[in-house]
Amino acid sequence: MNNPKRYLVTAALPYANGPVHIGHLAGCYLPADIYVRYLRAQQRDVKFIGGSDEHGVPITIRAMKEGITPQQVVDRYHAIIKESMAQMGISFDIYSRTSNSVHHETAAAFFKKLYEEGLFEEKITEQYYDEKTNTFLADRYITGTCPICANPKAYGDQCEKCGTALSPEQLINPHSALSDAVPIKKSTKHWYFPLQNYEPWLKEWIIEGHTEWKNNVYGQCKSWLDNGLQSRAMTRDSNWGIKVPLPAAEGKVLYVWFDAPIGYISATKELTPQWADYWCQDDTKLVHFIGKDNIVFHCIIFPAMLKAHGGFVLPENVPANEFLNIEGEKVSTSRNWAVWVHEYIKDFEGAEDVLRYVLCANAPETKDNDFTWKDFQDRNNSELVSIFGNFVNRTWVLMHKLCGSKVPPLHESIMDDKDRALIEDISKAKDKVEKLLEEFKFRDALFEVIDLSRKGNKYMQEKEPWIVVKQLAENPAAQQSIDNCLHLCLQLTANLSILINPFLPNTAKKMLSMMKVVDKLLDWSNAGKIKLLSVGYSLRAPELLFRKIEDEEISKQIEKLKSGLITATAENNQAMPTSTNTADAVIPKPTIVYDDFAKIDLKVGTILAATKVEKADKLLQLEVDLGFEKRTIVSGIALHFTPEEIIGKQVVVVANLAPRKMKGIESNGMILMAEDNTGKLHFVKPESVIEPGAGVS
Ligand code: B3M
Ligand code: ZN
Repeated sequence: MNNPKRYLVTAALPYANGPVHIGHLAGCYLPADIYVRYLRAQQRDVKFIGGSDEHGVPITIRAMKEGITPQQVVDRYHAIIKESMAQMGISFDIYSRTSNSVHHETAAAFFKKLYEEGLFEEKITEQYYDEKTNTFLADRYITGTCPICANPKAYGDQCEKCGTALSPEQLINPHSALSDAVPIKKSTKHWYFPLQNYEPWLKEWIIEGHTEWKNNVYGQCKSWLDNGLQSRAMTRDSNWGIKVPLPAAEGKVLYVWFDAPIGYISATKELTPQWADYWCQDDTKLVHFIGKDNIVFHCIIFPAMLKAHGGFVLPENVPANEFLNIEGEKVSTSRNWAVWVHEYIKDFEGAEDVLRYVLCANAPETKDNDFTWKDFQDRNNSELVSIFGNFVNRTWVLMHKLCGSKVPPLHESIMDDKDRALIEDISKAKDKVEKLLEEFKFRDALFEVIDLSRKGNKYMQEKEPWIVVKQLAENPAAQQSIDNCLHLCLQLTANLSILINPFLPNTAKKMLSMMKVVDKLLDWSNAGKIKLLSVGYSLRAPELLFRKIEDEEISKQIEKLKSGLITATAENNQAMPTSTNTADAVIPKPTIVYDDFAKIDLKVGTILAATKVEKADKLLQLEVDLGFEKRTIVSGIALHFTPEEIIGKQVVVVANLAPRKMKGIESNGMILMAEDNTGKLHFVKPESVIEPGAGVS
């Protein structure tokens, strides 16, 4: 689309089931933010939409795992995610959430319109059902072996190992992710959206109409369309989500992938009364930033929904990124193999721009890429500090020393080829960066900006004003050469602040302050010019833009990553799959009052007997003497201790925990364990042996 009147930029709504890690940032939030900041600097009309995805199985599984309600899960993580995004400078115009009422109304109305126009198929089918927990097993409620790559932990909607989209029926050896039960089949009614009806239109729109989309995106769409589309259920049996707005739809909610993308529309409604200009006018350019696992939903399913509904614009582009691995391994939130954004912000205070830099310079734009702490350090020290920072710092120091702390004049009569070449480089850099940003090639664009500062360093090295100054006594006219050099280096610095601003906004701000100029300088239309700072204008002292990152800081991070690795053994994991985030390892629990603590009855006990539980690798059945009675307790410690070695040991027991059946055995209490950073478990117990039944408080 040439010259759109307005832009609507969205970034995938993260599930509010855990905090965000750097893979999320690199995947879509950072590129979206760079693009939006660039558009704003061009004074374009743009709205940047984001928010939390608060429905679906990822949320309910998390809630079960933590023993809290889905609402508590989303309230907790929505707040954490929103804060991390703001701290990283992701400049949403709105960061909303899908549990709010505007969204519920918008998504329900959308569904209702398609229903009333007869665009759904109503079907009763047999689906997997877990009799133990009375749950239909859709999506991530069911796991099994992937028919494509034989990964034994594939989900009912997708195999995370090979990326194939699956349906529960395709899984080999399916099991309930809730209870591990082998599911039965039970019939249930759902509303299906016949995607195949939109296939001819989608082919024309994407395969013929959007050949400019990134190869990874275009290729995935083509393969979906070549394989043929099928009807897809747009509702689920659940109590968490947006109720199906039809009579006789008790216990049915909208499928999370039906409601979540509509969240972009609801959030825009919430943001501005002019929302319809953005969503319904043909001269809007809609761009979805996402990760590669969301391509089919944004390029095929959501556009087909929009088309069916009518009246909405379609995405002009969907520049999806691939995945960012960490130190050579796939990010795994369940194993805690991730760099969490809120932790980075704590550990590297004030260095948000450094992370933005590294994630953009190494962005997985065309293929999966690897983040390593060593590369993080190298890029900071040898690119930001030694090239960009060094150029700006040298310019400032020399300007103060050799030009009386003011912008020196440019003496045109003595300009030479090097001066002219630098001026040309400045103007060319602007054109290159602009073109690359328009094409969503953010890493190349950033490279051009750094390269321009590299050219500045080279120019200064050749001009050697610190040597020229020594000739002044004999040849006062030499000052003119010094003036020209610093004049141009200062104009180059002003240009660098404009060009770096979309990528590193905090750095651009610091540069503005050193130049004593206002934000207006950062208008993109100023880039490429060399008359940005007026002659004679006095400038501030230099500020340190970047600091060197030391080896110790890096080894600490590597150590932290390795020691945080979770080996899936903790007691509270007994009955739950390790299918979602285990963020409790990194997020402190909310504060409680004393009364909350006082509800827990802790008692010292002595283990009298211990036996392995049949068909459960992790469980031991214990007989524990609590003084006033003997208890059976099932504990998930079998991978850590043999029955023999723990008989006679003292332990601390949560004595008033509601009974719970595990593998058919009723467990009456829980044993407290401490887990060290290698994942090894240790008993929590009195220092020396005391009477069983003693209270702990
Ligand atoms: N929450 C999936 C994800 O976080 C999903 C994106 C929704 S975008 C409308 O990967
Ligand atoms: Zn697979």
